[in-house]
Amino acid sequence: MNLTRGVDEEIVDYLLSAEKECREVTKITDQYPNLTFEEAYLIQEKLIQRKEQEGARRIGLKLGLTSKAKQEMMGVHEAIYGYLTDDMLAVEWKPLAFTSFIHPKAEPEIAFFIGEDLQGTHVTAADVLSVTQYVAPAIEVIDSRYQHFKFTLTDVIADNCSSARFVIGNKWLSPAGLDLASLGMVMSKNSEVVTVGAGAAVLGHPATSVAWAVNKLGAIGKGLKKGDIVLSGAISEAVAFEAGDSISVQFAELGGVSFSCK
Ligand code: 0L1
Ligand code: MG
Repeated sequence: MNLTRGVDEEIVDYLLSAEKECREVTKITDQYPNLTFEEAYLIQEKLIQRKEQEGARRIGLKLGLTSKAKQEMMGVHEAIYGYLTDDMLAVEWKPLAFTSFIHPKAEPEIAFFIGEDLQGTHVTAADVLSVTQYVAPAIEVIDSRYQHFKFTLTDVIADNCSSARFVIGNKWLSPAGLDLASLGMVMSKNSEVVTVGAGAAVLGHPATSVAWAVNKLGAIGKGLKKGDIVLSGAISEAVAFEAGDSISVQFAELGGVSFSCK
């Protein structure tokens, strides 16, 4: 452990005030270069607990760095996870205020609605699919609290993996009979296609990514709960947006999801 008593709380204050005041801050590893992944996850947990004390409710999990391209970009070989809270849930019909962000980007994802508790350390994609009640099209809005969206892996884990908002489309389907790996996706900004992909971009299959997170949580005695929402991880690169922009994601079979920013 490199963290001395109280430093974790200081970092939580630092990151939460940056989020609330919508201002970017210097990454924490500039001051704490020896921070471990384990410590970064402890800080993330404290940050979420603080949000809960302030009235937010934990409603699920999100995966990050799930594509080979993004892992190579960061020089890592593993995905990361963070938590979703109810105040992150946005709706399609209410424009997001640009002033509530620092430098937001949108990512196309698949949302899993978990119908039964799931915990373990040898959980497979098939196990995940068997407890998934529905899958739905989703867009995650990420908004790193760090300057210029630049950080190390430990920085981003502590910052709850850049989580900010997410929007879920209104078509929810049972995963049975859907081939989520070959599911095609087209993402547009202001009606122009900006990126395309398929579910397989997420660790080969979006349910594999969810299983990875369940196994990571299992190793520390945690798991998914009935009613949780899990965001699979991005199917393509993230796309920056500003006030006046609209973003839409269309999946084959699964339908679409969109939002605008004012
Ligand atoms: O949801 C994500 O994939 C974000 C993970 C953290 C990396 C980033 O902010 O780009
Ligand atoms: Mg994401």
